[in-house]
Amino acid sequence: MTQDRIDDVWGERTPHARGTEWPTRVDLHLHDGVREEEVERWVQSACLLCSNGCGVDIAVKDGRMVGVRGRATDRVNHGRLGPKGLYGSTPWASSPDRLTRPLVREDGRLVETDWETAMGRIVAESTRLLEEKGPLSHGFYTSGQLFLEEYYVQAVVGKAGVGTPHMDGNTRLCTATAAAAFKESFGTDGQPGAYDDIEHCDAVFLYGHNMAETQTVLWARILDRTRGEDPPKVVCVDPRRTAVAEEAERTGGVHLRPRVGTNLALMNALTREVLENDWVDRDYVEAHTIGYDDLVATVAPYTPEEAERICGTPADDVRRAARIFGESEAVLSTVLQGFYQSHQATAASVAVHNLHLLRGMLGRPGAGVLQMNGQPTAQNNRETGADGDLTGFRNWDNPQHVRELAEQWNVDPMTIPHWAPPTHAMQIFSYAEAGTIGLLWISATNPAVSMPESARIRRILGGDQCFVVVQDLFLTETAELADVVLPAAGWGEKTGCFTNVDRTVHLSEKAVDPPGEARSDLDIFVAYADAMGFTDEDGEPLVKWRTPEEVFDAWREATRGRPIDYTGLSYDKLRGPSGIPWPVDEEHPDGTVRLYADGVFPTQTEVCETFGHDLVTGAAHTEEEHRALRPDGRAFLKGAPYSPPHEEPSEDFPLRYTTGRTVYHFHTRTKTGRAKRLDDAAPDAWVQLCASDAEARGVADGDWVLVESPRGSIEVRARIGPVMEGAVFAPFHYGHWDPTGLCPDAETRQANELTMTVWDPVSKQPTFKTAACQVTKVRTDERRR
Ligand SMILES: Nc1nc2c(c(=O)[nH]1)N[C@H]1C(S)=C(S)[C@@H](COP(=O)(O)OP(=O)(O)OC[C@H]3O[C@@H](n4cnc5c(=O)[nH]c(N)nc54)[C@H](O)[C@@H]3O)O[C@H]1N2
Ligand SMILES: Nc1nc2c(c(=O)[nH]1)N[C@H]1C(S)=C(S)[C@@H](COP(=O)(O)OP(=O)(O)OC[C@H]3O[C@@H](n4cnc5c(=O)[nH]c(N)nc54)[C@H](O)[C@@H]3O)O[C@H]1N2
Ligand code: SF4
Ligand SMILES: [Mo]
Repeated sequence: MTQDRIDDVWGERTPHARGTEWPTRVDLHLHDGVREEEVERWVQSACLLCSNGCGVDIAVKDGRMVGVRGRATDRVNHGRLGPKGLYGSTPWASSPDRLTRPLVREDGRLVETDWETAMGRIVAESTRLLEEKGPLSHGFYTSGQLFLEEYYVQAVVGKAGVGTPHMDGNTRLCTATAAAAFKESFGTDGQPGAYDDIEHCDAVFLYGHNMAETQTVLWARILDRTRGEDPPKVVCVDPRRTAVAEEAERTGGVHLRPRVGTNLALMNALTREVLENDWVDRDYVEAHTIGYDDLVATVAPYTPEEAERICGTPADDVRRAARIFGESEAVLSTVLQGFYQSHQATAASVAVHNLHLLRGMLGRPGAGVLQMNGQPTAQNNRETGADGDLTGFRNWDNPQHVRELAEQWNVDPMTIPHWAPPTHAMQIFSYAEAGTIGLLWISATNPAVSMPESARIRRILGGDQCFVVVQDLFLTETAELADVVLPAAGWGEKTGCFTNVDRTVHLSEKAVDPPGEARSDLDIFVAYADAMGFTDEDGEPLVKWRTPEEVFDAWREATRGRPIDYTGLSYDKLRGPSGIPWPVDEEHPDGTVRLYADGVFPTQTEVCETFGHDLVTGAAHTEEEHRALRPDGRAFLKGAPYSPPHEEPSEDFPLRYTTGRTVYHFHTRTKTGRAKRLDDAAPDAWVQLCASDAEARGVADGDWVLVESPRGSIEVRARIGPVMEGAVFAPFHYGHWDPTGLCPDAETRQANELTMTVWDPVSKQPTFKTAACQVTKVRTDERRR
C-alpha cells in the first residue's frame, strides 16, 4: 500500500490515552511500477532526512534501492514515515547526474580524472602546506549527515594526524546551540529527555520549532496524544501561525508570537512568572542546582508587560503560558532553530533548562527537555569531535582528558590541538578567506547555499587563496567552485551508525553498491591518512581500522567511562528489532531512556566538557573559577538580560527577515529535489508576508517581489500568510540548481544572499533568523494575468 504523504503529511491518526503505548502504523512506498512482491531484499537502516531517526528497511531490486518501509518494531517511529522519508530517501541514488568519477580543476575547468590523480593532488598540496606552514594551514568542514564511524576517523585524522584545531561541521549552523546549552546547564552534551515523554506529558512546549513540518513523525506522535483521551496542551513560540500554533490554539494552550529576535525577553518573562507564582520545586532546586539567586535577579525586570513591549506578545498570553508550565506535572519542551539561529541563542535555550530545573521536571516520564537536533547524524559529529570538540564529550581545557585520548590513539598528547578552543566554522571560513587556511576540505555539506551571506562564501570558495576539496554525491553549487571534487557513496551504499535526538543509536546497513568509482567517506579519509603516512608513537599507521565495524569497536573504547558510554553496543546488538539509546554499558545493557533521573549531572570539574561561559559575552570561565563554584553534580541555573538583534529594522529595511524550511524539501534539495513528488510539491522559492504588509506594498498572493537586505537581494514569488506583522519568512532550500529548468529566477532566489555574518557568543551558531529587509513588488504573477 502506498500512502499519500504530500497532501496528508502526518497520515491517519492512531489516537491513544496518556500513559498508553503509541500504536503501530507501517508506512511504505515503492518507486513507480515496483510491486511489493518484486522486492528482493529489505535492508535494515534508519531515515537520514532529519534528526528524528525513524527506523526503516530499504527495498532492493536489481541492485537498486527502490523504496522504503517504516520499521514497526522501532522505538522511534513504530512504523511511520513522513513525506521526505517516504519519497526522498531513495530516488536520488540512481539519479543520472550522480558523481561517479573524481574531478580536478584544469585551466579553470573541472575535468574527470582517476582517484590516483585526484588524491595525489590533495596529498601534494597537503604535504607542501604542512612543510611550509604547519597544521594550521588545514581546515576541515564536515557535516551532520555522515556516519559516526566516518566522523570518528575524520576526528582522529584531523586531531592526531594533521594536528589542526580548524575542524567543524555544518552542525555549527544546526545544533551547536543544543550542545552549548547542555554543557552550560548540565556539564556535558547529552539529551536528557526521550520521545517516550510524549506519551506521559500533560503539556508540550515547542520553542522556535515547527515540528509539524520538520520532524513530521514526531509531530504525528504528538497529534496522536492531542487527539486522544486526556490530551496535553500545546504551547507554541513562533512568529508564524504554523500548524503547531494551530494545535496550540485547538488544545487550549497558547500561541506565543514573539517579534523575530526577541526570544530571551519572552523566556525571562516566563521564568519570572514561574518564580512570582512560586511554582518552584524548592527541594529539587536546593538539592540539585546552583545559581538560583542570580537567576531571580536577572529576570526580575521582565514583567509580562515588559515582554509585551519588547516582543509584541500580549502580557496575558505570557501569563497563560507560564501558568500551563507552572501547573502541569510533566512538561516536555522542544527547542529548535527559532531559538538556535537567533542572537542570544545559548542564553534563550538555557532558559528552557532553567524552567525545567525550577520545576524539578527532568528525568521522569513526561518531564523532559529535547534540545532538538536537525540533521540525522549531527549528534555523532558532536560525540566524536569532528566539530572540533574533544572526542567523547571530553574537555579540551582538561589535560587529563587530552591524555586519555592520546593513550587511546597512541600519540603524544601535544599533537592533539588543545592550546585554545577549537575553531568554529564561521572562523574557519574567515581564515580560508584570508588564505591562512590554504586547504579546506568540505564533506557532505553545501555551504555555497547554506552559509550566511552567500556572495562572500562564493568568493571564498572560488578564490585562489585556498585549495578547496569537496566530497559529495552531486556537483553542488559548492562543488562547482572546488579544486578537487571526490565522488562519495551515500546512505544505503555504505554501512555505519548514527544517533538521533533522543540518543537512539541505529545501524544503517549497505543495501547496494555506489555508482561508478564513488567511495564511502570512510574509505576516502582512510586513504588520505595512509597516503600521508600518519603514524602513531610506535610508527604503526595512525588509522588502523579498515571496516566500519572496526572503527565502531574502537569508538566504543573511546567512550568508556564517559557520560556517552557506547561500550555495551555492537553491530550485532544493533541488528535487533529497534535502535538503542545510549548510554549502554554493563549497568544499562539495554540502553537508557532518560538521563538525570537521579538529579546528578556531569558537572564535576574533572568530568565536565566545559568550565562554562558568560552567556552575554561568551567569555570562558577557568578551571579555578569552575572549581570554586563547587558544582559537584548539581546543574547550573544561568540567566542573561535581553539585548536587541544585531540588525534592527530601519527606514530603508523596515521588515524583519527570517528564514527556515518547508515540509517537502531537505536543505539544499540535493536529495528531495530529485524526488518527483517532493519537487512537484515545492518547485520554487518564495517569501511569506502578512496581509497588511503585502497590502501596504501593493503585493498580491503570487506576485514577484524583490527582497533586499544590506547584503543582497532575491527575486521570488510572494505568499501571503499567517506570519507576524513586520516579519518576512523565506525558505532557504533554493540555490541556483534547478532540476526542472522551469524556474525563471533560479539565479536570484537564494535566501542566504540576505543573511548576515554574525553568531552567538557562546555556541558560535550563525544567526539565520534575524536581519532587516525591504520587499517591493516587481511584477504581477503571470498565471493571473
Ligand atoms: N522538511 C524539512 N525538515 C527538516 C529539515 C529540512 O530542511 N526540511 N531540516 C532538518 C534540520 S537540519 C533542522 S536544523 C530542522 C530545523 O527545524 P525547525 O527549527 O523546526 O525549522 P525552521 O523552519 O528552520 O525554524 C523553525 C521556526 O522558527 C521560527 N522562527 C523564526 N524566527 C524566529 C524567532 O525569532 N523566534 C522564534 N521563537 N521562532 C522563530 C520560524 O517561523 C519557523 O517556523 O529541521 C530538520 N527537518
Ligand atoms: N538561511 C538559512 N540558512 C540555513 C538554515 C536556515 O534555517 N536558514 N539552516 C542551517 C542548517 S540547520 C543546516 S543543517 C544547514 C544545512 O545545509 P547543508 O549542509 O549545506 O545542506 P545539504 O543540502 O543537506 O548538504 C549536504 C550535502 O551532502 C551531500 N551528501 C549527502 N550524503 C552524503 C554522504 O554520505 N557523503 C558525502 N560526501 N556527501 C553527502 C548532499 O548531496 C549535499 O550536497 O543549512 C543551514 N543554513
Ligand atoms: S520524520 Fe525525519 S527521520 Fe522520520 S521519516 Fe521524516 S525525515 Fe525521515
Ligand atoms: Mo540543521
